[in-house]
Amino acid sequence: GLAACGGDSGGSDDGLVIGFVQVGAESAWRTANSESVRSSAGEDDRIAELKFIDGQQDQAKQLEGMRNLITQRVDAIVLAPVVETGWTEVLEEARDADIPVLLADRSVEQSDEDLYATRLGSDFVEEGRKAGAWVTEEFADADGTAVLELEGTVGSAPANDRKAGFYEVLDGEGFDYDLLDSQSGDFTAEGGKEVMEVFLQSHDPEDVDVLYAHNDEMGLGAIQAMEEAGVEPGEDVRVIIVDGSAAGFQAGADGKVDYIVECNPVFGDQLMDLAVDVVGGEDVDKYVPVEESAYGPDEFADELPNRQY
Ligand code: GYE
Repeated sequence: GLAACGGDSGGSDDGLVIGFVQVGAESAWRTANSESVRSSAGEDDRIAELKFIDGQQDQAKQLEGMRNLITQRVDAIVLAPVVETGWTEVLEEARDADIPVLLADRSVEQSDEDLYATRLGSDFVEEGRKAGAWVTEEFADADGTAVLELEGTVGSAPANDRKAGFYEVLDGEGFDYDLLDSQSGDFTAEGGKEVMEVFLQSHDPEDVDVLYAHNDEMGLGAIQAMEEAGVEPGEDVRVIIVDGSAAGFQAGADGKVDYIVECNPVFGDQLMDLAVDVVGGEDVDKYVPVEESAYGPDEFADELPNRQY
């Protein structure tokens, strides 16, 4: 251990105690992410314990969990913030207690940047751009393209950014489109299905060209709603999803999904390395990206067996 500076200088010989405040269990992505972090921590000799807190998609629960971890004087806190705003106070409390905070997956608002050590996660704006680029290419010759959008959790980084990146491309290219409707399905299958049912009541499916769903679950829920309404997903309405779970790729292989923008949840090992570095006082980048790709129909079947969740 580090005996030098006295006091609590970052862990003991027995390894670090890390608190992980997770978003919830809203999607296959999330479950795979929790599993990745848990197993990486479990296999890592440098980590003594991972205290896992399930935020249940509720900021109040996440704040309470943060404060419990601060009281317990853990060595570091990993926070996956459900929404971007409302963290300043608790991040200041962690700083005042000398407990470094790392963000995993989602981000917080820009003005809180000095209050956390680093963020490990995906570039959600880039994911939105990939979805937008597919639309502008696929519908390049169309005479106006009608879009429906299923947004993620209101106020969350991936919902805000996947939206921003998508319209950045469409508007930037002067693409001729009509956004018919855009509503949140809270990143869940039930939410996606419910919202799609409402969409189908207010819009004639024949007038809809493409559905952009901010994650697999909402897209899969919407596909169910379409099928129940006699609409053929992937045929009558083209479908884009983000994440790339096995279920998403299966829907792609079945011809119900047209484009998958990958978002990779399996970053537990990378996160443990970062946490150890941060607690050890090493310089780390403020943002560490997770590698990911995007897939079209030719790749769905081949890629399916490679999916880890
Ligand atoms: O895309 C979605 C999950 O924050 C990147 O959260 C994550 C998103 C992911 O509910 O499925």
